[in-house]
Amino acid sequence: MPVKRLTRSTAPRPGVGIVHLGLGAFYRAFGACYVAEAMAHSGGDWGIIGVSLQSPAIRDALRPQNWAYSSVTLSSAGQEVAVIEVLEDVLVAPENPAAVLAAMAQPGVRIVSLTVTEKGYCHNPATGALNVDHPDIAHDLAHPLPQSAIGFLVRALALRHAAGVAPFTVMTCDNLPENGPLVRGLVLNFAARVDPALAGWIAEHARFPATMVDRITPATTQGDIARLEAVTGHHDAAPVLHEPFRQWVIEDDFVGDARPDFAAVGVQMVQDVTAFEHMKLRMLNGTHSALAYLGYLSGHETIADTVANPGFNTFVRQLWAEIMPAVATPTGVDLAQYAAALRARYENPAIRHRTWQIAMDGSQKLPQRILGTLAENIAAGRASPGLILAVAAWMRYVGGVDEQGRTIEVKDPMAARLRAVSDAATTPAEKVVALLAVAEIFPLALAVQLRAPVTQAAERLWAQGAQRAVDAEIQ
Ligand code: CS2
Repeated sequence: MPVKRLTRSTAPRPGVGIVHLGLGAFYRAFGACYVAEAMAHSGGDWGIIGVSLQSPAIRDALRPQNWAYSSVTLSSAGQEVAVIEVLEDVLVAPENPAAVLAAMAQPGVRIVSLTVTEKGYCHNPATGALNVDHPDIAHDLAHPLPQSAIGFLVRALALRHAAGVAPFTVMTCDNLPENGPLVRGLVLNFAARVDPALAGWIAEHARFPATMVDRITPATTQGDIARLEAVTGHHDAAPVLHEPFRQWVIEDDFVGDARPDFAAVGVQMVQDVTAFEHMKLRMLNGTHSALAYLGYLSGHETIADTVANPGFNTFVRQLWAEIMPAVATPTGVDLAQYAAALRARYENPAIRHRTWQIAMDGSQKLPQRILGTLAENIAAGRASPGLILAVAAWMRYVGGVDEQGRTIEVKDPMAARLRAVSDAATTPAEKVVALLAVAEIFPLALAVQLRAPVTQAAERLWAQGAQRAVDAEIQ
């Protein structure tokens, strides 16, 4: 008997209040769930129109399900499935950018949220400035129908400005430092180039709350889809699988205070997110990236596999000991407990989070995840041998050849350039110097300070391999 598709219930549907740019697994496993819960708790018209900025795959998978999908919580105790019915439509930006702008311009839409990944902001990762040479930004400055997230935000705000409609709140949910002020700066820079009056109106009336988002959500595989079907008896072409843990901290600053009742469903609404954001980016994402490069090079497929290795398990604890002095403790948090909880989350055997997936886009991730901590530790005279080894491992990784001589599929907007820089140098020491000179990633002063320690680490790493270099690092 053919398996039936997952279908949506006939529950009444709310009006649309949110357009979300970047409909990847993370947002569907996180923000969309909170919005659904907030409406179930307190009502409100906060239905979501999702926008894929690249491919039609998610739209095509979800349409036959009337935009419903399964959110699957995975732990060693088993799995729990919830059907999420909060999406009202999915648009594919490259197919019809005008439809996306029209959706964003509807007066009922009061929030435009984003998970477009670090590279989706088209900024310089080291400085946070808009990269006006980025092909998508150059295109969007010259054409009214955009391709980039920043282009969509500004062109949609322009439509609202022209129509006398209040701006929406721009709520970024990406793992960037001070993500609210960052996206505000990018939007205002772009807008000023289009129309200075528009930029002034946005600066005065729009809001850009900063957020800290956290839930480990690996990419869904065909195997996941088949396993879920066997358990539920329904075919869901686009489920999301994630850990039980979740944390959302939002700066409570919305246009007209209009937002779902997030506080009722466990979101922390605060005045200042910075300390939470730094803690999470440095302690979680920083160690994630370190484990991704060193784990991948050591032949470990997932984070759980990597920390199941006794050397790595000790190593990651040492990393937290290096990072914690560079983290301001947010109110109500115990950093040691936070680190212990992270370790338990990484060890969750049900979460198959590939080191290769986390290794992606390192050029956009390294600054806020690892380099900021390193700069502060150096300034304070604190050694960070584990983080230094992680930088060396990233350099080995972007060279594109693993320790067995096999090709690494390096996914990074700067992959070709990093590969060329690495290939033009011969020895590990020369590669370190050449890669530290990439100014979009390494600020000059830090590059000078990193040169000697990263060179030493790279020499050990190239000579011994990642697993032995990690084992040699632990005390
Ligand atoms: C990961 C994050 O892929 C990555 O780079 O570090 O997606 C991480 O899983 C999330 O930020 C957890 O909240």
